[in-house]
Amino acid sequence: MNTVLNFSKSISKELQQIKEKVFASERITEEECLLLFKEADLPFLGVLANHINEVRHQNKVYFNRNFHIEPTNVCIFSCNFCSYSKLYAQREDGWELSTEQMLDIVKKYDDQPVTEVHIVGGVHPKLTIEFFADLLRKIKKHRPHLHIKGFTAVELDYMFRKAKMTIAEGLSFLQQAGLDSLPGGGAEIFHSEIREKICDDKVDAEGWLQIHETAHSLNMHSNATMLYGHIESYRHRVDHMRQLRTLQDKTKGFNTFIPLKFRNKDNDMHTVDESTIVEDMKMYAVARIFLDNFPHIKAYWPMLGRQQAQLSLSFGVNDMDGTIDDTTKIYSMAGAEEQHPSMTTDELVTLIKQANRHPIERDTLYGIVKDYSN
Ligand code: V47
Ligand code: SF4
Repeated sequence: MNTVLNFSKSISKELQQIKEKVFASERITEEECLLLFKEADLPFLGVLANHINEVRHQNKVYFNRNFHIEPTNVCIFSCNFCSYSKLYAQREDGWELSTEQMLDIVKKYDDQPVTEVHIVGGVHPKLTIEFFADLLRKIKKHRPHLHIKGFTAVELDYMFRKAKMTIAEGLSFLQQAGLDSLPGGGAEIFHSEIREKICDDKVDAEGWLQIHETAHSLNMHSNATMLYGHIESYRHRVDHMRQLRTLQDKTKGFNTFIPLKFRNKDNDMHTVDESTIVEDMKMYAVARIFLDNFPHIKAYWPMLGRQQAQLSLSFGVNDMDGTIDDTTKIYSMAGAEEQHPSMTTDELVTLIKQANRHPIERDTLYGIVKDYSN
């Protein structure tokens, strides 16, 4: 059994009660979550988050072998935090990959044991659901067992509206073409007070949640993200996680929650300071404690940096995403330390072992591919 540090002399009665709830595997309330954000310090949060992870995952930390395809950075939307998209009218350094170019990316991995391709990009006004379904079919024909995790709810919402399909029709169509699961992007901050200021024109919270709920009803799993550390307050973060927790109670379809740290380079929010490392670790730990029905919490190392991702393993994180192989630009364009994000399996395993955890290579749905503990 875990050695429970006795905080009783140094912490308030309310925090003490939260600690007792966590050690009794009881759910904490929104008010308690807010209190953790406002009043708990890192050692306290670390002990609670670690306890939860030990009970659920023992010492295991997961990663996978994956790569990304980013079909285009042309986007009809204009999220203020985005350094990646280029408005259609000003496409000097925009890109649009053809189906053949994207298949060539897949073929590059023919002799490598990757298990997942993550497809995500801007919302191009001319790319249709048929274009993407054709891409999915061709990828599956070439490599039937490669798991395709593709398209944020923002991209899907636009595709379905353009095709005049309901969410269920659109998702079934893509699923039949080869789509296996949905990534967690596009969630940002659900609360309208913030959403209106940072990404006014794209799918709202209700639409995002409906797409994920429908995907779950079709037996497709998905992830959920939250873009934190900009103009939102703790109250907005709690509201965001509350909506995710409620949907997860209903569907159990989310695999992983991924807090995404806001990076401020070359975007319309460049005057907003980035969060500190203390704030980052607090975010991971509070998420682990509040989201008791989410199996996994992921640190997306290309955005956070590998050192901080390693530290997060002591604050509730049990998933490090994957090898990536320098196939994404979203974060390097927004100022992340990792300008060419790529880690070999050996590097990931070492990073996890240095944190005294057991590295486990997984597939997208957390089936074990290889145990590297020994
Ligand atoms: O929704 C864009 C974020 C997301 C910035 O499901 C930014 O496994 C920080 O969702 N600073 C897309 N973040 C990426 C995404 C994702 C990534 C890795 C794994 C998974 C998964 C999903 O990127 C967007 C937005 O929240 N983003 N710009 C920025 N300046
Ligand atoms: Fe477009 Fe996504 Fe960037 Fe928003 S975050 S502008 S939807 S690419």
